[in-house]
Parts: sequence; structure tokens; C-alpha cells
Amino acid sequence: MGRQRVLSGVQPTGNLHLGNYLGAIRNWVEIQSQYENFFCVVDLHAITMPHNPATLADDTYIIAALYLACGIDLNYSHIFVQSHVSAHSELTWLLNCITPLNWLQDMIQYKEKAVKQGENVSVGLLDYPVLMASDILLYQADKVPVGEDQKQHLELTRDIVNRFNHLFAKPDQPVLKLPEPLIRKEGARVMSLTDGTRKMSKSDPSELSRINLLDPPDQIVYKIKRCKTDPIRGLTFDDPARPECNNLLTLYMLLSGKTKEEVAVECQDMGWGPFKSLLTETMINALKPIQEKYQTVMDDKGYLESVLRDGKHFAEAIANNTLTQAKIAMGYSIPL
Ligand code: AQP
Repeated sequence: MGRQRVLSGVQPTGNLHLGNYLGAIRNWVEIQSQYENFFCVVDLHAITMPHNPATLADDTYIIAALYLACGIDLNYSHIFVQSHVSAHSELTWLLNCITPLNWLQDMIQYKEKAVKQGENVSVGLLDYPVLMASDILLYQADKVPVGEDQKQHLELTRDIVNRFNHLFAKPDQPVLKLPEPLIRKEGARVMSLTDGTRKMSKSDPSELSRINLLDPPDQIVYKIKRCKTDPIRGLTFDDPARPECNNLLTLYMLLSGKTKEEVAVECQDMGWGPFKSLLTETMINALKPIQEKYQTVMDDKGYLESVLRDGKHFAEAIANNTLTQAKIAMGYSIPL
């Protein structure tokens, strides 16, 4: 039997931040040798909110380069761009027609983002989770490593699979595979630097709310200096009244590689000043190798293009096969 499959992706809606890295990509890197992996840059998702056509293509390349810079290894993983494989859009249409509208209207991410857009909210934003289901199901993925915010979309994907197989497949011959989320406890929800109750996100209008993987050292110094803290002395994990403290300690723990117990002891008597210096230095050191590798990848655009071309060809063959099986199950005639 072959290896189990993993699929995941990030939207090219801006620079990758520590939430994307610690919640998703770092985990992809850690588990990749155990699986056959498909990591896509989900550029079709990126237009579900208003986007800038002048930067979409460049942002897509930047994310792909960052995958490599963070340690995605082509011996285990395929990197490709979602819009280069047209089966993603086509399966989305088929699944749209079996997905009840109220399932989508119940999605938290849709409700939160729709409020921000008022009357301009697009059908695409509502349909985002069906496109995500298609991404996963085309590759018959077994596992989907994501941050906590994507858990509800994964549950919806499983509901869509069950519905599709119930409607169109024999009980012992499912057409679509039921995927499982892989959500690591630590880093599953990295919070904003300006509000410890909101998740760090690319779409937050404040640059001060996040650390981007490509932030130079002076910006990291500035952002950590300005980040929100509290007036209490001594630093502790897991105090619900101190969300910023918990978030910053967790970042230090994950980026330093120390255990929670080690960090708790080291920081219990610290004031914010010394802790911020420690966190800043740790962050700069952790991001330095990623930033250096990123530069090397970006200096050879031909190499990056060849990675994405190879990824597309490999992904397309698998995706088209699943799409054909889904169409046959739904009763379509297949061109000879
Ligand atoms: N703060 C986070 N903590 C942990 N994991 C996170 N992820 C995103 N934010 C955090 C995980 O990163 C992967 C890619 O998600 P994305 O492309 O949707 O990133 P984003 O920053 O959430 O993007 P946006 O455009 O800013 O969206 P919103 O407005 O929804 O935040 C996923 O695995 C995600 O779980």
C-alpha cells in the first residue's frame, strides 16, 4: 500500500505570518516524510475577498517560495498553484449542486467576513468551503493539517463526502475519501499582537498585529516593542484574563523549541521589558534561515517555475482522475 496522502494550502492574500507558519506550514514540514504531500497555493480562494490583480501572480510566487524556504522537501511533497489545475473549479460546481445552502450560511468564517463586506459580499465567499472541499477531495487526501480556524470547514468537507457517497456511490465503493483534520495543539491558534483575543491574520488592517515571515529584524524589534501586554508582573501561561501573555509565551516556546515547563520556570518572575528582548531575539534568529533560503529561491525564478510546473503535472493527473470518477458516479457521459 502507498503512503497516505496529505493536502493543505495557504491563500496568496499577503505575506505569510507566524500564525500560518506555526499553525500550518511548520507542521507540514514535520510530518512530510511520513506521507505523500500536496501543498498548493490557493489562489482561487484569494479572490473570495476583494483582491488586487496587479499583485496576485507575484504573491502566488512568494508563497510558493516560502513553502520551500520553510523546509517543504520535494522528495516528499508536490507544490502547485490551485488555479493551474482546472479540476478544482469543476469539482466545486458539482459539489455546489449537492451542498445545502444553509450549511454554508452557518460557517463562522463566512459570517465574520460577510459582516465586514456589507452588501458587496460575493457568492464566492459563501462558496469558499466547497472549493476547499474540492481541493482536498480531488487528491483523496487522508489528512489535512490546518490551524484551528479551519476545523469547521473540515467538518463540512466530511459532510459533503458522506452526502456525495450516499447519493451516488455503492455503500462498499465510496467515490470520495473521508479526510481527517490534523490540528496540533500548540500553535493551532496564534493570536494578534494587538489583541490577544483575535487570531493573527493576513487580512487584519494593522501591520502591527502580525509578524510576517519576511519582516526584517528592525521591524520585528518595532512590532514586539509596540505589542499589547498587561500591567501584571510575572508571566504565566493559560490565564484567561491574560490572553496576550499566553500568546507571547507560546510564541517564545514554539520559536525557541523549549518545553512549556521550561518556559514557565524561565519567565515566571520576568518583567515585560526583559521578556520582550528575549522574544525579539528568539524570533529574529528563528526567521533568519527561512529568510535566507527564501532569497536563494527567489533569485532563481526559473527553478521556482519548474517546481510549480512539475507540481501541476503531477497534481493534475490525480485530480482529473478523481473528477472523472465523480462525474461518472453522477451520471455524466464522459467524452471518448
Ligand atoms: N492565527 C493563526 N493561527 C494558527 N493557524 C493559522 N492559520 C491562519 N491563521 C492562523 C492557518 O494557516 C493556513 C492558511 O490560512 P489562510 O491562508 O486562510 O491564512 P489567514 O492568515 O487566515 O488569511 P486571511 O486572508 O487573513 O484570512 P482570515 O481573514 O480568515 O484570517 C490555514 O491552515 C490556517 O488554519
